[in-house]
Amino acid sequence: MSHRLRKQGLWLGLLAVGLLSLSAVADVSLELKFREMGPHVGQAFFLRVIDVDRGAEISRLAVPEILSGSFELAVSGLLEGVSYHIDFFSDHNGNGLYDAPPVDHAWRIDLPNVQADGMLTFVHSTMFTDIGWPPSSDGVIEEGEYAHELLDDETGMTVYWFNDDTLLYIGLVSPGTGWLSIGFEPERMMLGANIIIAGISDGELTIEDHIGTSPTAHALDDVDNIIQAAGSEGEGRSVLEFVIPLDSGDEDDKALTPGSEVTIILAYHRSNDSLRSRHSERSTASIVLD
Ligand SMILES: [Ca+2]
Ligand SMILES: [Ca+2]
Ligand SMILES: [Ca+2]
Ligand SMILES: [Ca+2]
Repeated sequence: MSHRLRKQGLWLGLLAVGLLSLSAVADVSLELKFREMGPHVGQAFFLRVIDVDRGAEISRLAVPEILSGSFELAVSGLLEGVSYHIDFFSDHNGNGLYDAPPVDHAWRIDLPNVQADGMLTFVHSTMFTDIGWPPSSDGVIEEGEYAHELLDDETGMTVYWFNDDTLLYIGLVSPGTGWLSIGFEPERMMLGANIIIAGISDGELTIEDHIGTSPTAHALDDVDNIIQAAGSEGEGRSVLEFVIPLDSGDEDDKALTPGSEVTIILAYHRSNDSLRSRHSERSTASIVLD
C-alpha cells in the first residue's frame, strides 16, 4: 500500500446523487461513478453497502489502488423498498485500516427506499462522515480487523470482538475442525447464556442461535437473531465470524450494554461438526465491550 502525502488542497466538490430509474426488478443493481477523486489516486479505496434496518452488510468492495480520478464500481443484490447506506473511504494515511476523518477520508450516501436499478454519481467532497468500519463476516480474520482479541489458554480458542452502539461482531478461532461456540452472560455454567454455535463441514457453515436451557444443556431459541455469519476451516483450525445485535429484543438472548464487561463461555469439538455432540474443551472468560 503506497503512502503519499498530498500537499494540495482537497477539492471542494459537490455531492451529486442522482438515481436514474432503468427498470423495475426485485433484485436491484447500482452503478457507482466516482468523479474528481484525483486527490486519492494511489490510495486504497473501500466501500460497503448496509441494509439500514437489519444492520446487515450487503456487499463490500476493495480497490487496492485508485488509478484515476474517475472510476466506477457496481453493487448488486439490493432489494426493492429497502433503505441502504453506502459507506466508503479512501485510505489517506496508507495504513490499510480505517481511521476516522480527517485521517482517512470517508463518506456516506443514504439511499432510502430503493426502487429500481440505477446509477449514482459521487463527486469528491470534503463533507466527511465517520462511517466506522466494522469487521467483515467473511470467514477470514485479517490482522487488525477486530478492535480486540483474547487468547483463552484453557481451550486454545481465540475470541475477536468489535462493537458499535447496536451490533456485536465476533471472530472465533478453535484448534479443531469440529463445531465451535461462544455464549454470552451465563447465569450458571450454560444456563441462561445466549449461545451461538456453528460447524463448518465441506465448506458449508451451519450456525444456530441457542439458549442455555440448563447448566449443562442448550437448545435452539425461539428467534434466530444472527444477522450475518461465515466460517472456514483448514490446517486443524476452524474460523467463525458472525454479527448479532447487542440487544435483539428476544428474551432468550441476553441484552449487552456498550462499555460493560461480559462473561463468555467458550467450547469446541476437536473433530465432530454435529452441534449436538459434547465439547472436547470448554472454559469461561470475560470481554469488555467498547
Ligand atoms: Ca487509514
Ligand atoms: Ca473477516
Ligand atoms: Ca468442521
Ligand atoms: Ca435469539
